[in-house]
Parts: sequence; C-alpha cells; structure tokens
Amino acid sequence: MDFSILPVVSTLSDCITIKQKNDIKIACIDHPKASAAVSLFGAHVLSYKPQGEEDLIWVSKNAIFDGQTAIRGGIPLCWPWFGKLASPSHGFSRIQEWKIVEHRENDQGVIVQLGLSTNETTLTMWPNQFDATLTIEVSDTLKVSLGVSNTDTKAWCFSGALHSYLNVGDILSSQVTQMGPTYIDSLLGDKVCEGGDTLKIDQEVDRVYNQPEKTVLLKDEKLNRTISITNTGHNSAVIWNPWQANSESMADMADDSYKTMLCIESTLHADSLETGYSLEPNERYILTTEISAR
Ligand code: TA6
Repeated sequence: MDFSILPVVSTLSDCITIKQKNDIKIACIDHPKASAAVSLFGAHVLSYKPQGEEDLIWVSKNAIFDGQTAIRGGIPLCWPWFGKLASPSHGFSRIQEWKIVEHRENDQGVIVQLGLSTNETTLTMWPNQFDATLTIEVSDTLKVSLGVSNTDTKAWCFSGALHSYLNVGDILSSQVTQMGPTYIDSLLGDKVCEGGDTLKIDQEVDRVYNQPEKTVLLKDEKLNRTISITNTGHNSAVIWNPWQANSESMADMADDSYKTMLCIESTLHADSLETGYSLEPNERYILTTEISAR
C-alpha cells in the first residue's frame, strides 16, 4: 500500500511527515536509506521499503482505517497479551492511540519513538499501571522495539508479540528456515509436534515454534530475495497464514490475500494471563524484531 500519496497534516522534520488516512494519522518516513510508515493508532508499522526494494511489510488492501478496528497487516503490536487469553484479541495496544514522544535523524536513518501509558480505557481491560514505548529505527534494516515498564506497586504478568505480516511474491514459491525443531500446533488443539528445518507453506498454518533460532529466514523466489527476521526478548516465533477459506471469510482480507503474505512473529508466548512473564515494580522488559532483505 502506498502511504506517500496521502494528504499531509503536518511536517515534523526533514524526513518525517504526518499524513492522514481516513480516521488515522500516519507518520511517513522518507530517508535516502529507506522509507517507512507508522500508524499512531496502535503504534502499528505499515510499511518499510529499503531503497530500491519492494515493501517488506504486507498490508491488506481491505484493511480498515477507522481508528477503532485493528489494522489487518503491518506489524500489529500484541500486548499485554498474545492471542485470545482475554478480550480484545491480542491485547489493547493495537487499538489505542499512541503519541510520538521522540524522533531523531541523521545520514544513517530515522528513529521514531511512540508512547502509551495507563489510562481510563486500559484500566477497564487490564487493572495494572504501565508505561510502554515502541521504538522504530528505519535504516538499512527495520528495528522495532517494544519496551514495557511496570509503574505499579505490584508485579504483573504479560505476554505479547510483534506480529509482522511479511510481503512475499508468491507463498507457494517461498520457504522458511531456522524456525527450530518443535512447535505447538494451534490447528491441532495445541499439540506439540516436531518439524523439519525447511518449511514450505501450502495450506493454513498457525504454529508457535518454541525453540527458534535467533534469526529466521524467509526465502522468496519470486521477488528474488531473502527476508531475515532477528528477534530478541522472545520465547518463541509464531508463523501464521490463514490460507484461502479463512481469507475469504475475513472482511478485511481480500480472497487471494493469503498468496502474498506470511506472518513471522517475535513472540513472548504464554498459556494464560497468569502464567505470562512476571515484571516487578520499576522493572522494564524489551521485545524486538529486526527485519531486512538481501
Ligand atoms: O498469530 C497468529 C494468530 O494468533 C492466529 O491465531 C490468527 O488468529 C491471527 O493471529 C490473527 O489474529 P487477529 O486477532 O488479528 O485476527
């Protein structure tokens, strides 16, 4: 999706312009090394194009930009829980309005940091005090870091993910390596399974790989590139493609969406809200993903 053509709301710096898409403000970054787009609704990365490269990030052409619905595609920020452990699905961060708290740029690239803290709405869904930042570093690679601090007087538990939708030329001529030997298969009632090193996607897949290598590789024959995904702070890497029937049944996916996307997620997975990572008062936790193409 081309965000550069949207109407300008304001100019933040030489490289950062705020644009508007329906009800959403989008920070558009344009630097000689790469361009990128980040929605302030959800702190949701929507695009990352290194110079001369097709977008590494996929956004559904039917995505809804109404400032209430989670955007389909990009890098949804799932926090303070991953999946359907509570409502809303994947936590509230991706449906909250974030603020730009800092931005910097030089000839190496651009850094934008967004922030979100406890407010009346978050307290109705999760009774804990927090301070979260999402730092987006746009350069020869895209680095996205979620930092969460416990500003409460008690410990709280969380899980989460940087749920990247990666753009592929053709899913059937793509393959994934370095996901590790074992996975929990959500399509088989969370059965623990063993898999081979090379994963070809030719049907619906929804798996939590619990021993991934630090870097996962997505080889895309059609676009003649390999996307590299390097994660830290995670305990697993989730892989998801809804395939045809689910794409057809989701209002914000086009029928053939599944052919050009694959989610490879930097995930801190937990089985319940109570068994997530426990963060003490004044402690901070950082979950990252770094994406590049070669
Ligand atoms: O990360 C995989 C997953 O949890 C799938 O089970 C699938 O439902 C997907 O995320 C999308 O979730 P969403 O709430 O965005 O529709």
